[in-house]
Amino acid sequence: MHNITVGMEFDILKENNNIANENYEMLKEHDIVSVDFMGSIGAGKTALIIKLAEKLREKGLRVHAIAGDVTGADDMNRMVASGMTVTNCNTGKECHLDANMIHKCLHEIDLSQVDVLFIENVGNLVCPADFPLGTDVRVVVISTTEGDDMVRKHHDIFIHSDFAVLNKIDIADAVGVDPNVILNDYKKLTGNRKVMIETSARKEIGLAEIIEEMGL
Ligand SMILES: Nc1nc2c(ncn2[C@@H]2O[C@H](COP(=O)(O)OP(=O)(O)OP(=O)(O)O)[C@@H](O)[C@H]2O)c(=O)[nH]1
Ligand SMILES: [Mg+2]
Repeated sequence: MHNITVGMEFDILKENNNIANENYEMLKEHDIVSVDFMGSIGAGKTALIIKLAEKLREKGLRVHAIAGDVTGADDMNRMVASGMTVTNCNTGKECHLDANMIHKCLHEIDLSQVDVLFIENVGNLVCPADFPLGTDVRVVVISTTEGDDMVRKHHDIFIHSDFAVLNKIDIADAVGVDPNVILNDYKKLTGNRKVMIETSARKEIGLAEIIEEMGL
């Protein structure tokens, strides 16, 4: 029984990667810069995407988002209220987006009208790590309110992402968390080869650094 489970997992991941490659090619054909925002529940993914989209619109870029959630349209509605165009993607029971879900969404979007695509993954620090979606960049967002041990507890997602964001630095003191502990854990894990950007979506800190890291 155990062997069968491992085999199925391998096939699912392989198939996901094949479709992710197709997504990547589709996005490249349209010159779209794409970013997969992974991260913990409530870390501030939606808040950051909304602020980043505002900044990118000021640069004249056309931004579209895919809002991934298990159920509902709360994140999509917040993004739409901020002036973004958004495609909602409910996973049903799945704890992560996968490449096939994104493939279907890409067929619903007029890609000729998009310069930057933000994909907000389901809030989760485990499952999304194994499912690349075909984006240029994968970023993981955590926040000070989850405590100082997220990097130590969730190695995989930090290893599978290109850089990390530590959000809610504006309230680090209030929750008794020293951001340096998290930054040091990340340095140790990545051998100092990747950056963790300290941000506050609320106070608009660190947004320019994220945009630079996305190559925009
Ligand atoms: N103080 C502070 N609050 C923030 C910041 N960023 C987000 N928040 C708040 O944190 C809560 C969660 O933010 P969201 O943007 O919904 O977080 P999320 O990661 O998209 O959450 P899920 O989609 O549910 O996983 C909201 O009440 C935000 O207003 C920040 O930088 N500082
Ligand atoms: Mg959200």
